[in-house]
Amino acid sequence: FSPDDVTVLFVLGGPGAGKGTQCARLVRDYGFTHLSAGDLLRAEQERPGSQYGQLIKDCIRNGEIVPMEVTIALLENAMRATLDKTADKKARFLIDGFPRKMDQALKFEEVVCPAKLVLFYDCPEAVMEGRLLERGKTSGRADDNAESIRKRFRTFVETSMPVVRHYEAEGRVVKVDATPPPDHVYSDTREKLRKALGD
Ligand code: UP5
Ligand code: MG
Repeated sequence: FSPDDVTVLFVLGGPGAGKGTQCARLVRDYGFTHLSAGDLLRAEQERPGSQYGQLIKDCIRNGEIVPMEVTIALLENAMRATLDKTADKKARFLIDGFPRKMDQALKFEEVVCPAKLVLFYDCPEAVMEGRLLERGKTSGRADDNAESIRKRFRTFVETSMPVVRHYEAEGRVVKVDATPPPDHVYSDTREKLRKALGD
């Protein structure tokens, strides 16, 4: 994809930081297309005939990262499908929960499209844990239980934070405190995005 046609923002943050919540608001107000890597993986896991179903299921329950070939192919297909539906073949994407490992970050930017910037939702673990345990009462997500949450946090600290630091060193990160209530986080997001994107 050419950066002339496609604008990509990566949306990162720990499990339960509120990436999906904020993306929904950004879609509403800015006309982004929201692609959650986790949602795409969960859909692929359910797809009859998928050769990756069991692999994805095991990775998600254990808070481990699915091999990048699978996730990048799903993202690329979803981007292509979106562009095919637009008249001018242009689109702006929020890629939520990806890249969460350095190899994914480098590969995606090399073969798919460079990201314009990275929106990073920063939140203390105790706050995220409380949100996920609460959501787990009704979400039906296989990874919203105490044991999986612990594993997700560990993967985030060990594997995904280096990605955030990589982009920080390049000056491409817009960091937002994700602790306050959603509306507060969102107004902070808008303010910072306006400065960073100039719109
Ligand atoms: N909530 C949200 N914001 C709040 C706020 N400001 N104040 C109070 N409450 C707030 O929110 C989580 C909960 O908190 C909700 O109940 C919400 O109402 C409340 P949400 O917006 O869903 O947070 P989000 O950051 O999106 O949390 P999520 O659980 O989706 O994050 P994860 O990063 O853990 O999940 P994801 O779906 O991205 O990935 C799941 C798994 O898929 C990974 O662990 C991994 O195994 C796999 N995966 C890959 O292998 N590769 C990938 O590239 C991506 C995923
Ligand atoms: Mg999410």
